[in-house]
Parts: sequence; C-alpha cells; structure tokens
Amino acid sequence: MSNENLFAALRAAFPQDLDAIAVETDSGLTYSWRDLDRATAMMANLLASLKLPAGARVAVQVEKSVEAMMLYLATLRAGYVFLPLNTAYQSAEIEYFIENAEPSVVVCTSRNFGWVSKIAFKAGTKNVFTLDDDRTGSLLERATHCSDKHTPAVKKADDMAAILYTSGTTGRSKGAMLTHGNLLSNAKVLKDYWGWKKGDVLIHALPIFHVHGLFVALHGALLNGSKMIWLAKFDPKVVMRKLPEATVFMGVPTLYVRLLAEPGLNRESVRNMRLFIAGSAPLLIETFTEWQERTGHTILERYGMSETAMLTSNPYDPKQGERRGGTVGFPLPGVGLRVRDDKGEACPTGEIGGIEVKGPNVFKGYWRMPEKTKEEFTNDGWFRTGDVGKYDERGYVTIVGRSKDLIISGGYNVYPAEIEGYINEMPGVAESALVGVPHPDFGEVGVAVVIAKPGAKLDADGIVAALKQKLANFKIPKRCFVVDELPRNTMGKVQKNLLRAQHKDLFVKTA
Ligand code: MCA
Ligand code: AMP
Repeated sequence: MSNENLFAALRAAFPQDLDAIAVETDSGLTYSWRDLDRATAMMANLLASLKLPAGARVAVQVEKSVEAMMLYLATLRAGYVFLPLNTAYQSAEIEYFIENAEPSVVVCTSRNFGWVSKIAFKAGTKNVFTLDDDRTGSLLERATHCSDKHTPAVKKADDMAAILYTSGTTGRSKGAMLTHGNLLSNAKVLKDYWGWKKGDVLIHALPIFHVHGLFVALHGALLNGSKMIWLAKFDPKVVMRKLPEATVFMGVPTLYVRLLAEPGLNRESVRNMRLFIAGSAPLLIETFTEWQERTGHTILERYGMSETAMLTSNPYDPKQGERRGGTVGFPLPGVGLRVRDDKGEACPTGEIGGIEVKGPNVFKGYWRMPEKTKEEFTNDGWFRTGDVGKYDERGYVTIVGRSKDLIISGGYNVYPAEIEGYINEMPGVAESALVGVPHPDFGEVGVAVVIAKPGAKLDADGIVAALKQKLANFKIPKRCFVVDELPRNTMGKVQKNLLRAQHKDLFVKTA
C-alpha cells in the first residue's frame, strides 16, 4: 500500500545532496536537509514513544523558529494531527482551543508553561512540553535521546493532517480539518502553477500558525527542495538585505506596504527575484501599481481560505494571461469555483454573488461540528466560502466583499461577534458593534462603537484596556466610541454599513 503521508512526499523532494543548506536564519544559523531529516525523525520518535491514540492532536503555541517548523513536520511524519495556535492568543482563547480539540500533546514556550500547562492538564492532556526560539526546552531535551531514524507513519490521503481554527460569524471558533490529501494536492498544484524551479530561494517572513506561512510558503519551498531564508519576524530592513539572495517572496498586503516604505526598494534591490506573491487579504490596486513602478515586478495575487488552502491565482506564465491587479486570478487547476445568487442560481459573467468551491483541496469538515459542516456545504457538495465576488469576461475572479461579518487586519482575521461578545459582558454596556474601516498599514482595522445602559457611565479607553487583558493584541479595536445610540434598520438590526461609512476616514482619507 502506498503511503499518502504528506511528510513522505515532502521528504521525497529533498535534494540528493543532503548536506546542502535547507534553511538559513536571520541570526546566521544554517540547517542542512540532513538536519531537517534527522531532527524531524527524532521528534517523530519522541511523539511515537508517547503511545498516543490514533488521530491524536498536537497543539503548539510557540514563537517562530526552525525547530517549531520541524515539530510540524515531525507531527506529520509520526502520523498525528498538528494544531497551530497564534502566539498572540491569551488564556481564554487558548482554553477554548484546548478544551475543544482535546490535544494529547501541548507544546508552549517556557514563559507560558505555567498557565498553558494548567489549562492543558485540566483538559486531560497528559504531555506538555516547552519549546523556545533559542533551541531550548523540554521537547528538544527529550528528543535528543531518540533515534534519528524514522519511517513515516502510513497515512491515507483522507486522514487528517492538521486542524486550523477559524472563527465563526456567530458562536465559537471552528476547527477546519485538513487532510494529507488536501494539503499535498494543493502544494503540487502551486508548485507547477507558480513555476517553482531549481535554484529558487524563498524568503519566509510569515508566521507559521496559519495557512499562508505554514502551508503555502513552507510546502512550496520543501516540495521544490528549495532553500529558505527563515525570518523569525517580518522586518522590512532584514527582507531588504536578503532580497538579493532570494528569488521568491510571499506576504500579506501589509508586508508589501511596509516594504514600499523602504527607500532602497528599487529594481536593483530585486534583481534576482523571480516572483512576489500576495494574499490573505485584498491587495490594494495602489500597492500593486506602486510595486510595479518601483521594482518592475508585477505582484501575483492569489486567494484562499483556512478551509480550502489556495483556490485561485493570477497566472505566473504570461502565456496564460497577465496578472491583473484587483483580481485574484483564475481557479487553480482542479478547483471548481462558481458564483451563485441568493436563490442558488448561477450568476452570469460580471454579476456579483456568493463564491462556492469544490476540489481535492477542500477540507473534510469542522472538528466535531457535523451540523455546522452540513450548513456550509450546498446540497450538491460545494463549500460556501462566505466571500462575494464575480467572474469577468476573461475568467478572472474578483472578490468584492464578504457575506460573513469578518474584518481582515494585517492578514489576521477578526470576527466582530467575538469582540462584541466581550464588550457586551462588561459592566454598564448595553450593546456594541465592531466595524472594519480602512487603514494605511493593516488594510482594515476594527473600530468599536458602544452604547451604555441607562444611567451607566462608560469610558472608551477603559473598554479597550479591559479587552487587552483578554484578547490577542491584533483583535483589539484601534478606536472605541461611546455613543447614545446605534443606527438601526426597521427590523431593529444595527446598520454596520452606516457605522463603517461614518468612520471610514478615521485613519485614511478615502474618496
Ligand atoms: C500587529 N498589530 C496588529 C496586527 N499585527 N494590529 C492589527 N492587525 C494586525 N495584523 C498590532 C499589535 O496589536 C501591536 O499593537 C502592534 O501592532 C505591534 O505588534 P507586533 O506584533 O510587533 O506587530 P508586527 O510585528 O508589526 O506585525 C504586523 C504583521 C503581522 C507583520 C503585519 O500582523 C503579521 O505577520 N501578519 C501576517 C498574518 C498572516 O500570516 N496571515 C495569513 C493568514 P499594540 O502595541 O497596541 O499592542 S492565512 C489566510 O488568511 C488565508 C488562508 C490565506 O489566503 O493566506
Ligand atoms: P482565513 O479564515 O484566515 O482562512 O481567511 C480566509 C479569508 O481571507 C477568505 O475567505 C477571504 O475573505 C480572505 N482572503 C484571502 N485571500 C484574499 C485575497 N487575495 N483577496 C481578498 N480576500 C482574501
């Protein structure tokens, strides 16, 4: 029986010369392909020695490091399910994920060990390890004693490889279950579509707890046997310094905006680059055009989701068409994408409707939420993305908005319902609404509008300060207003579009 374990496919793509450099960090460390192979074997053997049940989840909230990336690969290799968690999440957020996913293993930083292990042990997790970004921690200490030989666990394409939590418009976060087959099929398609070739070097500057950094960037480089320049954190100055050594860069729009602020960004600085890719949030046409003017490169924009990995892409090969700013390109090979109106009828070219997708990349469902999963699929098996868009006459897809109430800030998702829930629980608050408004750096940021209960006095700064105690920093509204009333329609529903319009110029001057 053939092994459809994603790790096996990535391992098979390692170059023949295992002593070649696979990863180089911004602090000057280098790791060979042999290092990746041996260290992931040791970690996989450690996981195997724990005698975990089949399908066990390994939940990880650690700073970005090469060892953290190896832990992901080792989890695949050992046949378990990787559950990455944003380092910004605080205890209430982590508690939910751990209670919901019931991981058998939790890996956290030594700084957070106290509170994370408490949550984990309470939820029944038996194994809690630490891993720090300076190559220390109990995980590595234990793994050092394990063999550096390991045969990848046998997996079927339909077996779960990772769970990525993505918040719901209502209710709590849902865990999107992605399989080995979902991830490998998407990685293979992108390898061909983006023309990955021998000698490519990727600047990896994104966090590794979301699809963009963990799957799109990492799998791309590994499946091509390409070296990665591994940056622990995005720093435009470091990227500028590394650009001459690289050929491929991937980023959310904020990264491009920040790079454009570097005076040294010009044609010369990107002379060896082959491809700049953007996604996770809409790339403004101004950024697209300015990038073209400054560097001579046309950014390739693509579109995807946690539930589906990548769905569409502008073409790499000019024979297939130009890269059109403001669009997310064509459905990737093997991906079905249709646009439907409210009644479920196909929208003609140029007309706007809900985007539905199908393909080997589309996830298996939400973790322990069969009803929710059913709701998000049409009767004929298409996944409703919650994005609203259209096809143009040449087959390019444009995303024009979202039917889901979601703010994408600097590439991170902020679900208004979650923040409003926290605000509404505060003493003296009658109701609140969080809306997204344009922002020059993050693209979009949240602004909270709050009304007090009769007789109560509320302080906007106090509300923000209280939120900071509970929520990941990127979810904190950038401004908060206490007002007498919220605009409502005849049904009594808050008209968020009016609030958005009212506050649209808070951070930028819009037309
Ligand atoms: C940081 N801050 C933010 C954000 N990031 N505020 C709003 N939105 C953000 N994204 C705030 C912090 O709260 C803090 O505020 C201050 O900025 C400094 O924080 P720091 O962590 O130092 O910020 P940074 O290092 O400058 O981070 C900015 C960043 C980062 C590099 C743009 O947000 C980032 O790496 N974004 C990429 C996210 C990503 O990879 N998304 C892919 C999702 P204060 O000082 O007030 O506390 S995958 C996906 O969406 C799909 C599937 C796809 O298609 O790819
Ligand atoms: P996530 O839940 O983190 O997987 O975020 C997925 C969402 O990000 C999609 O449903 C889109 O709304 C948005 N998204 C991703 N890429 C793009 C893009 N290139 N343009 C516009 N929106 C995007």
